[in-house]
Amino acid sequence: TAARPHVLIARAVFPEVVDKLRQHFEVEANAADDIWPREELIRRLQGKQGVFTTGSERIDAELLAACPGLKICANMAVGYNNFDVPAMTAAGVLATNAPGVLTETTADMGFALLMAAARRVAEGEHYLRARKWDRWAYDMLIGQDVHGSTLGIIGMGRIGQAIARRGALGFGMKVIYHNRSRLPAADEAAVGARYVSKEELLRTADHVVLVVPYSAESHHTIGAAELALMKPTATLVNIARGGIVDDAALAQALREGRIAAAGLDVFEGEPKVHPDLLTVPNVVLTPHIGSATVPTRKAMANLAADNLIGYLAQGRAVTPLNPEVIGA
Ligand code: 8YV
Repeated sequence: TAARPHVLIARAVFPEVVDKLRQHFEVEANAADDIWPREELIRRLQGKQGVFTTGSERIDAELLAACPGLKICANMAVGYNNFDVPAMTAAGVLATNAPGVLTETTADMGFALLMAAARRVAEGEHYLRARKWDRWAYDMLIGQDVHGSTLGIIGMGRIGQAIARRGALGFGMKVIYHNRSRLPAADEAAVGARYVSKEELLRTADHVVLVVPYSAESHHTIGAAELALMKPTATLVNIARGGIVDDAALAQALREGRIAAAGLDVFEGEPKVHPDLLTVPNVVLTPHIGSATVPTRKAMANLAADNLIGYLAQGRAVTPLNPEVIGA
């Protein structure tokens, strides 16, 4: 029998998914939630043909040069800013991500943060737990409406479109969006969204949701200048990636009441969070749990595993990012 391929699992994942990979491969698995230091990752990748990554392991030309046997990196995440895809293509290494399976779950989280920010849910809970609630007041924790308002979506991929559908169909919102490219008219109609410039979106939206992939181009899509364009009653939600928002500028805008509230699931330099965000009251903070439901995380892990199995065992992947590598 042919030697079985060797695969590294870079961070702890569902035991059933480790078992599934063990049916096909010789597996070395990290049992910890911490990723290995880069030097250790490179050492452990020696003699491996595949690696199961979790969105945080930087795969670049230097690492690839040090791991000449590597054939595929399968990311358990839809975002793949941890991959230098051109360097992987140049090295003949297949890159795969995990799109589709987390779309609706992540869109739900976008709405959870939008509702919580606009309706001051987290502030209310802190107030109650601090035992400050002792009477009704006409202006106690009054926020902004979500239903019937204007929703601005920056980034109109799968998740952006899922958020647009929720806004248009469920909340009677007027939906505007900005994206690198405009959707075909039929797709715009299907999600009930109108294309506008980024500036018009920021000036007119009551709620702004960010769902763009992270890149040098999208770094600080929202900084002080953009925050200054937004309505003082507006909310901002980031479920995309840290670094798309200038967190220091956002904390200052929130503190000065230049926008009403924000909901953040991702942060610059996470799991560290900018200290100023921890002390402003009108921001809802969650620890990157947009895709964190049991069925969705299992589907993401299984999709990453199926990419490894498909490629190393059968020569074809399910969701390749650089399909030109296959058959090259
Ligand atoms: C992951 C994510 O939890 O898919 C993504 O891009 O940000 C999250 O769903 C995270 O990347 C770890 O895999």
